[in-house]
Amino acid sequence: MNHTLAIIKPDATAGGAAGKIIAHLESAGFRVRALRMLTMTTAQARSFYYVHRERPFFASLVAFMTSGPCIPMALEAPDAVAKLRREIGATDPAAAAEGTVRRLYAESKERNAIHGSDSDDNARREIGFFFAGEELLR
Ligand code: IDP
Ligand code: MG
Repeated sequence: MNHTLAIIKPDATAGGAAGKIIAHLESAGFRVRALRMLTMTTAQARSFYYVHRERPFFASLVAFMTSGPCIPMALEAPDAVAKLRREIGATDPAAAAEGTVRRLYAESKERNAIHGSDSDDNARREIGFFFAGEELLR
C-alpha cells in the first residue's frame, strides 16, 4: 500500500518541532495527502490505542496524547508503511538510529514525537480514524 498515517505527537507540537518533522518527511520522499491539527479527547485516544489497553503504560499514554494538539497526516510514498517506520526509528529514542525523527526530536520512550502505522490494515483503519474519504486527494 502507498499510504500510511503519521501523527506528530503533543511533545513535538509543544516543542515547536512540527514544521521540521513535516519537512523531514517531505525530504524523505513522502507527499502529504491530508493533514489536520486537533487535541484528542480521552475517548479518541483510548480508541486509537485500544490494542494497548492492557499495557502498563496505557493510562499514561492516553494522558500524554490528550495533553495538547497533535497533527495526524496521511502520507503517500511507495511502500509507505515500512518506509515511515524506517524514517521514524525505534520507539525509544535512545535506541533509534541516527537521523531518524525520534532520534532527532523525541524526549523519551513515551513522549516520542511521532506515530507511524505498523501495517497496511492498521494504516487503513488509522487514516479512516482521522480523515473522511473525500478529504483524501485521489
Ligand atoms: P510504536 O509507536 O513505536 O509503534 P508501540 O509499542 O505501538 O510503539 O507503543 C505505542 C506508543 O506507546 C509509543 O509510541 C509510545 O508513545 C508509548 N509507549 C510504548 N512503550 C512504552 C513504554 O514502555 N513506556 C511508556 N510509553 C510507551
Ligand atoms: Mg505501534
